[in-house]
Amino acid sequence: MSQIQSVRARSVWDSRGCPTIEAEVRLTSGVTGRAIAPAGASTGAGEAKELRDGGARLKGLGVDLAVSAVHEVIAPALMGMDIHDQSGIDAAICRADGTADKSRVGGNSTTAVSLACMWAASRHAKLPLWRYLSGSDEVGLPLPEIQIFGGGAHAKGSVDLQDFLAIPNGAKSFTQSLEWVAEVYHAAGKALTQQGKNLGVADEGGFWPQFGSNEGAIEALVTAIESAGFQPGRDVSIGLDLASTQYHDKGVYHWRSENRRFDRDQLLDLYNRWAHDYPIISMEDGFAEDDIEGMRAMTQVLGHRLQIIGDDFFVTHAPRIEERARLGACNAVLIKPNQVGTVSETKQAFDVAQRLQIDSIISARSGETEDVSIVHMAVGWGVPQLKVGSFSRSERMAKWNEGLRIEQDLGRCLAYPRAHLFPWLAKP
Ligand code: 2PG
Ligand code: MG
Repeated sequence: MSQIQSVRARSVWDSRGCPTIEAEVRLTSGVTGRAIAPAGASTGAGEAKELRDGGARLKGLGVDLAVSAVHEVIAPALMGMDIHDQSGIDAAICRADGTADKSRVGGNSTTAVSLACMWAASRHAKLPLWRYLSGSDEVGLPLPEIQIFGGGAHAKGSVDLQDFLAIPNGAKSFTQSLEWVAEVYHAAGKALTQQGKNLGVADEGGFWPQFGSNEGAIEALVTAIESAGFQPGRDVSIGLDLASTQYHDKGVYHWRSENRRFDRDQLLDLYNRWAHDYPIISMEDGFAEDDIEGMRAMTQVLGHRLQIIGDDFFVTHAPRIEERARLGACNAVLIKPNQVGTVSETKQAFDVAQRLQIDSIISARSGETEDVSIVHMAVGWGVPQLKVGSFSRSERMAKWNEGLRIEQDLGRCLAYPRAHLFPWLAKP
């Protein structure tokens, strides 16, 4: 047993050049663990609340208050606790905060400290984090979902949909998945540059494109998959994060880039046509965070041939997943540790999804860092899919590369449990 001796926090910088909080936990054995909280841009209303300084400095995004909250509120509550008691530690963090949404000490503070404790525990056990989390269970690498074009809140002025993702569902290993998507990514970039449509890089490292329409971006992705030498649907398929809460107001979905408005039925008709016309296998947040009827209808109509993911819709909140999934809304859950604020609550969300036999995807945020915790959580817990943004910039590549290291340690062929995913696709 080793006990928590100190918890320090500091302000560091994320991939958008904004401050974020890092926590470092030291044990009586001298072992340390460290982690950094990420930050979203298209956030759900039900997420744990970040604590930011406000005011004019750094656009109000400073985290000095959050750092003080770690030192003055969280750290005293954790002193002397057994580092292997993650659920006890997380319960103590929640008690110290005392609010339903972590707004006193901030979900950014709780996330950084909780993750840092998990790292310290694995290091004290002298195990890689994924192995510490898995115990003796057999594990494998997750299937990646990789953004090629960014839009929405991550590329303002581009198209309305947020993520146009490549899913290498035909690849035989994590290594091969990344190699295939790299080919697609470069083919897409080359085509955009040739057409004069490449406006740079969006928040998650994907291309920031100038397309005439949202559907134009889907067509460009199909072309990129083909010109990279793959068969769309069989080798590499498409996932969309529609992030529709961002353009929903009182029952109307408004795509500003095309000046088109949809009601629920019209949007569902469009999704139905897209699922028929394009090799799309996954759609996230197709309806807004509170449009339960929309998500239920979408799941009923398309759930037999599409992965229908709730992100803002579930906000990694176990009771909300349980309640809404039981109503027939969505057949998959996006899992983001900082949406709920502790490792244990994140695990509860994943456990509920497993119990309800719906799929899970663990996900990074649009504001990220070199922190690779989620890769280890995916492998260690057996989360079958991983979404990290695009295939450029080191805050993204750090995570893909960490997956490669783990796959090599595991031995490639054993490490890819994707057989149960997308059952409607013919297996190669
Ligand atoms: C999402 C994430 C990542 P953000 O919506 O799934 O793409 O974005 O971190 O801005 O919420
Ligand atoms: Mg999302």
